[in-house]
Amino acid sequence: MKISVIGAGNVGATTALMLAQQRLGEIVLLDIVEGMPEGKALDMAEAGPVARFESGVRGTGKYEDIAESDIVVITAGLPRKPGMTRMDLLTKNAGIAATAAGEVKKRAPKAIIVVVTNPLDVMTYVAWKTSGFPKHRVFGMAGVLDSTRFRYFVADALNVSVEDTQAMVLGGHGDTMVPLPRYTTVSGIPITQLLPAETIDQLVTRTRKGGTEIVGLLKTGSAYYAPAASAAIMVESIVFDKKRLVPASAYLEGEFGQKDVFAGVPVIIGRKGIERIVEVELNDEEKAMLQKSADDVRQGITDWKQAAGGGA
Ligand code: TXD
Repeated sequence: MKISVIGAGNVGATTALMLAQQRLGEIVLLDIVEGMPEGKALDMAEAGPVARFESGVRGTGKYEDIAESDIVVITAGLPRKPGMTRMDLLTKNAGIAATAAGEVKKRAPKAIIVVVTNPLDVMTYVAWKTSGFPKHRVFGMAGVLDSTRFRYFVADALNVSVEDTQAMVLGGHGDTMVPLPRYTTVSGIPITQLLPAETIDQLVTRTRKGGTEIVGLLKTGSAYYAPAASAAIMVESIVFDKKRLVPASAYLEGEFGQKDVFAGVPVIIGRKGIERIVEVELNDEEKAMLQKSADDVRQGITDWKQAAGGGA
């Protein structure tokens, strides 16, 4: 398997390291900053002898090195800087995501694309449109991260193992994401039976603001260990055809009552990419939250199309 990671910043480099440690394949790490991806790849290779892994990570600044990749993870993008509006960030990152997806189309036409760059669901749409790939081969990583955060908070509140907690978070990756306590369990027991409603509400709010909490602490960037681990899990499910059932940002054509939008829904990921979207029953309140979240993504897609001069 050849796996390329576009963007060798915090998330990209950490993802490459995790993929290498799990020996998932030949890895290419690409960035526009000269020498940086090569430097990080060399550093990882030098960790190999003591940490006991054959790195197999190649750093590069050239897109020709991603040729014939089986999987491409797109993490390239700009962080929001002071004075930059959300719209500035959207158009800048859309340009970067479109360039990356265009290169993938040209050089690795059979690849599966996993998008990580924010705003996630809109960037996944951009990558899907630009690549022209079928919908099962382009999806976004966010729900795995949002649900692993929820799992951690639940495990911490109950003082139980994180291994026994499972959680489901739907919707777009943002403040309007939809954590689903009814589908969140500890060894099969719904948390609604284990925690008071008030505590669950607090955990849901903390999950929604999970990214902001880390940014507030780090001050100079955003989270990357849990995001990288989440992206790596998705790659692993493709490589080993594991058919993991996880939330991912997928193109919807009527599922959950949503059309022509990317949003986080439960999917099964295997060697071919998204093998199936799993529709679960939602109550009226959950449906309304998902609608709101999908509408936010739709607005972002419209903004991108307008900024791209209707050519997108
Ligand atoms: O859940 C999720 N999907 C997310 C998303 C969780 C965490 C981070 N999330 C987003 O991923 C974040 O908002 C950013 O949009 C991306 C990457 O985050 P990261 O923390 O890795 O940002 P960095 O450290 O700034 O790295 C970005 C790299 C940096 O090295 C740039 O030089 C590079 O992207 N970059 C490019 N690489 C290739 N090609 C182009 N054009 C390019 N532009 C910038």
